[in-house]
Amino acid sequence: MDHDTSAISAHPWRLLIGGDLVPAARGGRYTTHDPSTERPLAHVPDGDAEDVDRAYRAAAAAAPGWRATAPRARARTVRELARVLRANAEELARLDVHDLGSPYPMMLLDVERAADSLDLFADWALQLTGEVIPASAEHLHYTLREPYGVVARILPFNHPVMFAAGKIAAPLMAGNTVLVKPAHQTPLSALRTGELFADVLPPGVLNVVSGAGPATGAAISAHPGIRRIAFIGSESVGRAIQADAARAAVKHVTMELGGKNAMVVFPDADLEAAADGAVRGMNFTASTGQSCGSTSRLLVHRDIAADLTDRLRARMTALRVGHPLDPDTDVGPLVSADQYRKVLDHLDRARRDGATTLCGGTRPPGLDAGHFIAPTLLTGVRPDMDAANQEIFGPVLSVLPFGTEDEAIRLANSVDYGLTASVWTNDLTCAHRLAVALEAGFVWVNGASQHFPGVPYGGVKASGLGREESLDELLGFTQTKAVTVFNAAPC
Ligand code: TXE
Repeated sequence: MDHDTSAISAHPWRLLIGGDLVPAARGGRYTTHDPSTERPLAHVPDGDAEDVDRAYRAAAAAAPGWRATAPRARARTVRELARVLRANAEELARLDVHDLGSPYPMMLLDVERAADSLDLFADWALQLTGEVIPASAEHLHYTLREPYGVVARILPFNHPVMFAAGKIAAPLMAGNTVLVKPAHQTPLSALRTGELFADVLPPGVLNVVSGAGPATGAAISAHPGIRRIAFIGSESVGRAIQADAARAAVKHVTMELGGKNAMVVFPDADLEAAADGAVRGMNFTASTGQSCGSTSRLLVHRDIAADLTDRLRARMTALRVGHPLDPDTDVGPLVSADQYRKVLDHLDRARRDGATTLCGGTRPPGLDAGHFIAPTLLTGVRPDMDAANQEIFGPVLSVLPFGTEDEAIRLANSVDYGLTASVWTNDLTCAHRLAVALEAGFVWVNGASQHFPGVPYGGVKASGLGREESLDELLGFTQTKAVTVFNAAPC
């Protein structure tokens, strides 16, 4: 596949505000880099608080008209967005390949997932129902689902188009207008999606503002008019958004944050399936391990620990690390120099703490440029080490042995996070006990890291607040209004 990025560099990247493609108000721009080559990729607008306010005003002006559009008419428009996305899948996937570094087939899949999300929420147009509540005999009590008005989506780098295009579905279907803020590392597919969707949506219904650093997102948190924010990213930024938002207004903030997700394997499990599941669950190929839901801790019963780690090592060393456009590549680079450094620092610390690198741990030979780290298996990890507790957000799997079911549960629940977990056993009762006992928003039994649109996704503890990918997400972008009519008894 052609690696030439000159067309991307030459493209006049613009913000989408009020239906117009515009530069940042103060003319600021910054440069993104291709993580496979470390070369400059594109010059994009560095939006600031003024741009956020312009986008807010455009979204607020469009809000009454969009809210007044019947849900089934909104659904027709949202389905058209899905069609446009699929029609431009190859271009969008290539943008993500160069911005993020994940292999091309994975990025194509992300476009399809975004289109699926648009279709799913469009299908739920008539699910925005209220209820009639028989709270008293002489009144009619009912509820309405109303939009917030302007909703902001602050997005991370790890699935650029999937989030930029897919995560507008629920707020739009709920009748809100939207401001999207892509991650500073990966703004291109969001900006391009904005261009494409501008031809479909009424002006101001969708606005896209990129920015070089925390200031753009912080301006959203601090904006008094934006009273609903949905954030995906790190725990520390999530907390900062909550604090900034609270200072500006009473806001509803939902957050999908980090994870240190446990995969618990019992001795009776199918070890071949578990080894495949660990590779899949760690998302080595989908995002070089840079996914919140990745199963980054392998808790394995002592009796099968050696057997399972042998099988895993064989699979992980067979993964081919390389340029994400090469058809042979399984694993691409990390997104940025910062992320690369951060993961290597974690690995150094793990070794100093006494962990053993069973495979990977360094840049693979032959790859001179690019933020590449080979899939890494750490053994000898103790529960008190950072490698057992902190989100590394790279291609690193930590192995921790356990002896009893109680110990497995204690270990799994011993971290601050609680996003996903998986249980591997053929004992049905054990699987259900664990599903209840594990502190996580999502538990897979004999599977890992697979999302099923319609099934709620989100975390407990430090992994966040709120549920996405489901009816919960749609309703989470509405507020309930109660109406009581006097002297109007329901029959
Ligand atoms: O995320 P950030 P980054 C974790 C992961 C990774 C680390 C840093 O451990 O190594 O976070 O990644 C915007 N107010 N995850 O830097 O900093 C920012 O511009 C408002 C886990 O990408 O959380 C971007 O759009 N917004 C996670 C978004 O927030 C602010 C996915 C996320 O940035 C802001 C991504 C501020 N003060 C990273 N500062 C997951 N678990 O899925 C930054 N932003």
